[in-house]
Amino acid sequence: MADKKKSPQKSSAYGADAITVLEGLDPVRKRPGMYIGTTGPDGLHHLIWEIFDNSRDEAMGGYADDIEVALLPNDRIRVVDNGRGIPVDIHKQTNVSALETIMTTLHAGGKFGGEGYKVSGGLHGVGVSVVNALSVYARAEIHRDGGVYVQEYARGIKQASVKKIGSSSFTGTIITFEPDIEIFKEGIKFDWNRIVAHLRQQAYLVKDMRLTVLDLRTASEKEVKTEKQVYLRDLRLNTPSMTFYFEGGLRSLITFYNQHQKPIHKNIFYCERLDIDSNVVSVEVALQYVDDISARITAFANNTYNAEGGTHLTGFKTSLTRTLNTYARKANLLKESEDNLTGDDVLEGITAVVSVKLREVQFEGQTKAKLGSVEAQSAVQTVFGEAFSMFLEENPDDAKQIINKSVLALKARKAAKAAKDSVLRKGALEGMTLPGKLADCQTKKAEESEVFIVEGDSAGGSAKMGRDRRTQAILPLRGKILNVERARLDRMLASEEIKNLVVAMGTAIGDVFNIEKLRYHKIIIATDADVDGAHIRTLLLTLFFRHFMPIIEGGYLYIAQPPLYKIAKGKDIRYAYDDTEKAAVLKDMGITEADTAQIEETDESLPAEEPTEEEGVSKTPRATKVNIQRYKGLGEMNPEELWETTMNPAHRVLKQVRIDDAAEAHRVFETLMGTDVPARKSFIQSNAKLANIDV
Ligand code: 0RA
Repeated sequence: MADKKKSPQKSSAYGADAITVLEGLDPVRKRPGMYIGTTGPDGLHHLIWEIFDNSRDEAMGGYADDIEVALLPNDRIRVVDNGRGIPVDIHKQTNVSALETIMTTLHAGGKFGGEGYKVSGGLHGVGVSVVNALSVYARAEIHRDGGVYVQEYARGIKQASVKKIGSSSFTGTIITFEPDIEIFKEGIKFDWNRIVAHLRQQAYLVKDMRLTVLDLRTASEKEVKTEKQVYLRDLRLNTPSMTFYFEGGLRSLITFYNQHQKPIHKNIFYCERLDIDSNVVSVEVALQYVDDISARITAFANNTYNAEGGTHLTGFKTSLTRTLNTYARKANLLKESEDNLTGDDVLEGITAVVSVKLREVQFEGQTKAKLGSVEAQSAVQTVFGEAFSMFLEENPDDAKQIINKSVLALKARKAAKAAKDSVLRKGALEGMTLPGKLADCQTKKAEESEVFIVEGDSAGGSAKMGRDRRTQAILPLRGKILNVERARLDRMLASEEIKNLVVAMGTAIGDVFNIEKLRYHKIIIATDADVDGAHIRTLLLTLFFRHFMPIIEGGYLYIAQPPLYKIAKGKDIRYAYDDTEKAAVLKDMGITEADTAQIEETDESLPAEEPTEEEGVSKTPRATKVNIQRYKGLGEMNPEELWETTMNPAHRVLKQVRIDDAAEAHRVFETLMGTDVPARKSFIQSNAKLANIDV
């Protein structure tokens, strides 16, 4: 929830009494955005995180160690944990059960400082009511005190009081919900990969928690029932599932991030310090350097990923620089005549995770993207500084490799700065005229301008002819662009293709980057649906990811989705974007795919059949034949086809590129862009068919 306001209730007895009652659920349905951000895909998935967070907090408190998240048929989600179970006893003030209060009251929850919970992610059970309010159906099943208790809701309204429906020797909570299509008007489409990525990351953050994700969307009623509870794990049928359990916690997360990298030292640094008496209850840091120039630092506060960092990250960076300089001087790895290592130098090649837990947490802004709590800075600085300094003393070989890398970075930085200064001084970008290859659009209004980055001159030619020249610009790229992952700014700008792109966008790059100057509010990558196309698209995504993040964050970057097939039956011409659609079109034309006698598959477009004299008299078998053309590249389409299928805003499909899970994006980029060539090959091959790389 974006605006969790805490009203801590000092209470040691943690039963129904400890529930703070605030207000009804109406506001949630009236203004869902206030509680879950959006009613699009982000908000929809947020519902799962809200429910999951409660179970996870139960695990963090040491009360649960097994959680299951299942996607069920009919757009339902079920989250099961083996925790204490939400209390079902009657609340004295309101005369309703604690469960009902938690399910139907905004901001209701027990405060969990004190004994049970060491850490507060907010108020226990807070998000549940919001999810309930936004669900057309919700069900809570509680196993507690030897019984099974159930209550059902519709749009946040209880359908009956809590009922005991049986007995149980387990304890735990099972929440099932079905988001309300009235609220999520864009549709209810859960993204399996996104859910797995998010939950995998969560599993690393909580030690000794087993987390299973199940895809039961097409399962039978019986399968759904059998798999209902984590306790029945062994009975599970053969269902797509992932189970995560990481004993190493953050250490394992570092290994995961670095799986396709070459570490430059053996030991992963790890530290954890708990301080129950302070507001910063725990500080946990893990890191390892790899043979690469970029830095991958991921920061969490109370298990929430902070895309924009914050005080914990600042503390970490300060301490890292200071500790490495101190050690380098002492060990004589940095000579007296040399400058101190800067913050940038020590970050090159680092993979680090900083995770803090606070009793009272403050974020900057609504999205929790940035931690604001000031105490976190000094806490991380002290805890990490002391532990890392000890690590360097105890592991001199690791220390030497790390320092040498930073010293190298220092030297390279100086050389690169000199080179860049001269490039920029020569005016490589500023005031430079637009590249000759760019066919610009007529309008100068960025809001209505689009640029298609197309692969190859032939597709570029078709696109130029087929476009709406008022609003659409075309920039053809020749072949592969430079892999920018490992290249520095000066080398990048020496590449003609990249320079063209940067100049066309108008924003410049590096220190002088300015998003205000962006010339197009839609930058559309249009590459072929083959392995090469996937590679070029990834290279472009890497360029944007590393150097033009604000363009991605601003929602300006898109991937075009050209059709894979053109299906022609006489004059009836249709396009299919994947095999499922192809089958549907054929069916619609009255033909099954097995009916090969009636299907002609070609790589080239056949001329449209001229009406013959026989028309209407006797149809020859040939006249009913269907021609399926598989497009190998955009260059095979003529200008009209390209316009109709890929460029025309009225019909085309665009996929917006978003970074919603930086950890997953890192992994994809590392796999694709890192030094591990075989891994990259196999990734591209196995993903080439997917028209999108979801970053
Ligand atoms: C309030 C109080 C207690 C537990 C919970 C809520 C609780 C909530 C959720 C939501 C999902 N799983 C959950 N597990 C527990 C404490 C109960 C006690 O003192 O026994």
